[in-house]
Amino acid sequence: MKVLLINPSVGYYDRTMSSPLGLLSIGSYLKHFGHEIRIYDRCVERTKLKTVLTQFSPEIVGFSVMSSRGLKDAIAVSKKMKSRGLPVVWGGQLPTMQLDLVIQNDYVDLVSFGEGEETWLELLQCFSGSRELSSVLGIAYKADGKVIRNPCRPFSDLATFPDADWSLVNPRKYMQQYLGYQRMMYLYSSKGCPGHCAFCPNVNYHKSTHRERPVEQILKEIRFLMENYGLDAVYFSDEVWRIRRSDVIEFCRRLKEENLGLHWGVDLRVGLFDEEIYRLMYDAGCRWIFFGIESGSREMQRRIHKNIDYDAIKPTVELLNRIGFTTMASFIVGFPDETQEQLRETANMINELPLGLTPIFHFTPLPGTEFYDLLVREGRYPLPRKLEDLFGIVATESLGKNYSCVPDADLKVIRCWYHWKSFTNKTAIKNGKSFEFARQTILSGLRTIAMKGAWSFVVNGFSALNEFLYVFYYSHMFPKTKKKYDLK
Ligand code: B12
Ligand code: SF4
Repeated sequence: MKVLLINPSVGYYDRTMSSPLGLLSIGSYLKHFGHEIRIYDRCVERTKLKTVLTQFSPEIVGFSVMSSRGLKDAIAVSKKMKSRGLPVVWGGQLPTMQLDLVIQNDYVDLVSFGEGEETWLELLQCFSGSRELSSVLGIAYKADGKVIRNPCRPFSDLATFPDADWSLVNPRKYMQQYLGYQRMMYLYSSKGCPGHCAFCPNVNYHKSTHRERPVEQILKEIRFLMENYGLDAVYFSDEVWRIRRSDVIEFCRRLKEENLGLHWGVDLRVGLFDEEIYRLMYDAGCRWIFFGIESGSREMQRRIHKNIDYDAIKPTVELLNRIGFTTMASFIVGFPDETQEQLRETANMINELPLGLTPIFHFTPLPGTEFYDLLVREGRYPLPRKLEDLFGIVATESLGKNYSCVPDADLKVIRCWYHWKSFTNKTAIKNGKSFEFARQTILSGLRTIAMKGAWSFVVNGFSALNEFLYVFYYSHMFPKTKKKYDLK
């Protein structure tokens, strides 16, 4: 069958351009089984929808909706597809977690929840008449005016998936400047995380499991992208990169053996590995490590079940710096009932840690998390009634509703202050020039604007200026708040 897979535009944030890894995996899988696939990534492609439809004539359309950022576009395009009589299927994080809100709309025929590869294959058998929808695990659909929700599909063995078929997208469009590299791409090497953090949808989405892709498959993919597209760095954008010591040793051994000269970076948990492993990783080309620390308060660490050794945080960051890594860590401000004292502890920790970059996020209650359930139970989070109610709730970067005990302005000041400090940090990036982070942020904005044409120049230029002024205002105009939290 002819399958059109759409990654909706996320507007101004299209500049974060990462390849749509989920759609690429589903597309490669279906192509492997003989289906015709077109991935239409509205974040990077300028081809008109009409042209795609005329040239490709799809028989079914799938949308990957990762967060509420892509919702507006996904809804608008789904409506257009329905008006042409095409079956519309939504999948990805958001529809999995907000299934009822999605399936109730006329412009969505089916929701595929959880992993999409095997589900899609069976779904296509249904559309070609050789199977019943009732036998497909991991879907919800409408029949006789009722919503039918089939049981979940067990997780797949990632080793059974075919190699990613990069001819389905243009890899060059996803190469970006990062930490001094010119053609960095996000790839994935594992799925899930064994953690149980109270704010993280992974607990529900991946049921706190962790699965790894085979090392050889990852190496093959990297070699292909280096030889054909000049890839010079990879960010493994997994929840947590690898967790087994023996597997990391093997991964690093094979990468070194290949002698690719690749630099790469990962997300890890503090305390997972020791100095020997970190040195091995550095030796195999790893140059940056990102930790989610989230809070400097021991009490808050306990409440969010971060489950990391608090006392190991500083020695670990110092050790990584000594080895030569760029070390980064993210923090969240505004957890439910968080106090000023707890936030001060977070600021103290950030001040003390020799971190390269320190992204700070606003707490957002995401469905499928312990904190979301708590806030709903306590009547503090009004349940959305329709999908459009989620438009304003964009996780992490803007302050929606404040559930903490501190004023809105304080949360904004703390976030913007450390944002500003990262932006103006002269030496945030080890192998880069002075102010490399600021330079790259500006260049990547300009690059997107150039790629998307004149109208985008006006819209994105305005949004970028707006964002800059917002960060500047909150980081400079509140000296008393800065003093209160000892922001340095
Ligand atoms: C890597 C990553 C990114 C990358 C993008 C990678 C990409 N383009 O795929 C970057 C850094 C750009 C990114 C950005 C953001 N992300 Co992000 N990201 C992730 C992460 C860690 C892994 C996703 C991934 O690539 N996995 C590997 C691929 C192979 O798997 P997959 O994406 O899950 O796809 C499978 C299934 O979802 C399903 N599927 C997916 N699409 C479809 C479509 C159909 C039709 C079907 C049937 C099935 C299906 O099948 C796929 C194959 O198995 C997830 C965590 C997670 N558990 O998913 C967070 C996550 C999805 N991101 C999140 C957030 C909040 C964001 C941002 C808003 C962050 C920000 N403030 O900027 C933006 C929003 C971007 C957007 N487009 O909306 C949240 C989403 C929460 C929510 N429900 O709103 C998550 C869950 C992280 C978290 N724990 O909070 N992200
Ligand atoms: S460690 Fe990270 S990915 Fe794992 S549950 Fe906690 S926040 Fe989620």
